[in-house]
Amino acid sequence: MKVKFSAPVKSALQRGGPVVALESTIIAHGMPFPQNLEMAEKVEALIKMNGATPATIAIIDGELRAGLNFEELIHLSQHGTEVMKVSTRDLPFVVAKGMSGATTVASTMCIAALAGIAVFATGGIGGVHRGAEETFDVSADLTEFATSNVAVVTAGAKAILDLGLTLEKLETLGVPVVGYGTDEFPAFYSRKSGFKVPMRMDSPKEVAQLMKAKWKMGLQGGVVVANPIQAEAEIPSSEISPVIEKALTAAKRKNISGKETTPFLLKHLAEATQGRSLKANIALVENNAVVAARIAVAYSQKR
Ligand code: PSU
Ligand code: MN
Repeated sequence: MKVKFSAPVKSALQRGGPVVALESTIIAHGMPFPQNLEMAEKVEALIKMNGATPATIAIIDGELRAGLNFEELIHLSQHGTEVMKVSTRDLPFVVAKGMSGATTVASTMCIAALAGIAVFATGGIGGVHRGAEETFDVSADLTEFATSNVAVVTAGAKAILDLGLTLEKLETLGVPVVGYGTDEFPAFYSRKSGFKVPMRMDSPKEVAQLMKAKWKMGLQGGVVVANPIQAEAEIPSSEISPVIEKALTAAKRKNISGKETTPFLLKHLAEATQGRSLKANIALVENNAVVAARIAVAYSQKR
């Protein structure tokens, strides 16, 4: 199956230039309108300012797409509930039916790998949900890291998850988790989680070298680049933790499960914090976009 490119993405890939993939679930299901649209545009602008070409990924009328125009971004941002949240398992269904959908980290990695895009910026990857020993709710984002050769810049994993179990699972899958300028795995809204990262790097060039080393030796799969939220934008875990507890209780009471869980929790947190968690979420995505662009530039250089 071929990926359909926008003109700028196609020309960047043809000349071996730096490209950064972006997901679309964060637009359609992760944030409300109009903040989601503003975020999507700002992130693309930041990637360009840092020397790379942005490639927002989605499925439009059954086609795998990399690089969207403004009308397509508007459609995704305004029709959240009509646009399907598409994980890797949903890809064949949506394509076979000729439908449109917003891609998660997992399906974006899958399409980025097909398209030959090696770097991807998101907010926070999915992971092992709290209580997974009963629900078995482990994001398909983790399994995708075992197969798709893409480096994903993320503010750790979402704090609504069990971060310890998420790190264990990534180790089992053979996925390098690089602390970018940090020794600690970041917790999305907060810079610290109490969990150490297995390795640390401090420059785009080092990360690019790790990517090349991994794939040159034939090791399949992705790389987690864990980039903490900026200090001025963070919500310390002492403040956000009790709010997360309440959100989890509300999800349980309302019998929220499966793919609804993450969007429900993010929305609940944004309302409970009067938009503060949304502001932090936007700041950390922008921060990840800048780092991803710099890594893509370093990766596109010969040595
Ligand atoms: N990062 C954000 N907001 C989001 C997501 C990531 O800042 O909404 C999305 C990504 O698309 C990720 C998904 O893949 O949440 C995880 O969903 P689940 O837990 O259902 O796999
Ligand atoms: Mn899940």
